Amino acid sequence: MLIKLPRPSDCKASEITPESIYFSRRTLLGAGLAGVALGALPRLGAAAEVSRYADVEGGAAPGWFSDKLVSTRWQAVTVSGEAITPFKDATHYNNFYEFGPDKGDPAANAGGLKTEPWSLVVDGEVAKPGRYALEDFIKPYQLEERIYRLRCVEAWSMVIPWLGFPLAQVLKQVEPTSKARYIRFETLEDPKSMPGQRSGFALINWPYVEGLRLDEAMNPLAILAVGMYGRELPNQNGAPLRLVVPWKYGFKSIKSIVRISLVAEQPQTTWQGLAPDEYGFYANVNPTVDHPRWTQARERRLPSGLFSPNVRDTLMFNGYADEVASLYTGLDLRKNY
Ligand SMILES: Nc1nc2c(c(=O)[nH]1)N[C@H]1C(S)=C(S)[C@@H](COP(=O)(O)O)O[C@H]1N2
Ligand SMILES: [Mo]
Repeated sequence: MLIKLPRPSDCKASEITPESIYFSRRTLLGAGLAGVALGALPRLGAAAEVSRYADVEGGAAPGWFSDKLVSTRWQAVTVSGEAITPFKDATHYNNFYEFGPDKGDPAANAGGLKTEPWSLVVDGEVAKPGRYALEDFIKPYQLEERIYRLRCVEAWSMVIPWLGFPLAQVLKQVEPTSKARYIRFETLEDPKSMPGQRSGFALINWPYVEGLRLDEAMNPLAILAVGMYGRELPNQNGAPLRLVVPWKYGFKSIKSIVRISLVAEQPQTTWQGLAPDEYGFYANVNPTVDHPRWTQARERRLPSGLFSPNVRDTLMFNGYADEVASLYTGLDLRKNY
């Protein structure tokens, strides 16, 4: 019998409130949202010779990106025995509230985001602040492939092959001062191309902000990604540059970054600011600390359907305890959720 019915205690999508409830007046009022489709569909173009993933659709990479890919020896870090999530699911079931509250909104609406040229500021407590064109910013780094689990706080998960470079290498380059204790990230603010930022339903204080403690940011698992599935990032996945911190709930992995600041104090982050009882600063994946309204002990691994919900146990630190548990020695993870 292949059909596995969920146990009552399993995570059911219907019982989980999406993170979007907190800012979507549409959800609150149950009213319809006017059409917000913007611009063209995500770039579909020439196949990149580098892709090893069968079902990948995606944009022709800009020159600087494909040059970098072909000249790079990929160092795969792999989740063993777990299938990579189909590209279609990874690119059509997204959270990116700048483009709307529903899972399909980012794929439908992010095509109008202009990711070239892109500039990025590094500032705050660093010896070498600067403003960079993206291609200059990534020039010093080798791209690595990292196949990581991604676990959303809403109790669904995927396995995604990212292309990126360790955040620690960037920190080394910009030289944090002795006052720097945290790193703060900011997403682009551009209501013209981001319908979620200009609609009246937003309770979010844009721009989206995330942060890490400096020692977390130095952990070798933390990367800045510029690609996935052998290609540049689709817009809905956070092009052209996003954070990936696989031992934390997905909302920490901030997309479409325009500013990286080294700071002395713990930054106020978007979800913590909206609902501090539900979303903490740490947001480490933890099956023993439930969300106030649902269990975090289990998760739906996408693709997931009614008859094959594909439910599995959630792993401590999303399965990366060996690499990161020592960061939290002596910290009460029940309080610092
Ligand atoms: N700027 C920004 N970054 C964001 C979000 C967002 O709404 N805005 N959503 C977060 C959440 S809740 C999750 S689960 C992941 C989803 O990443 P994916 O769509 O690439 O799977 O992105 C995170 N990064
Ligand atoms: Mo999420």
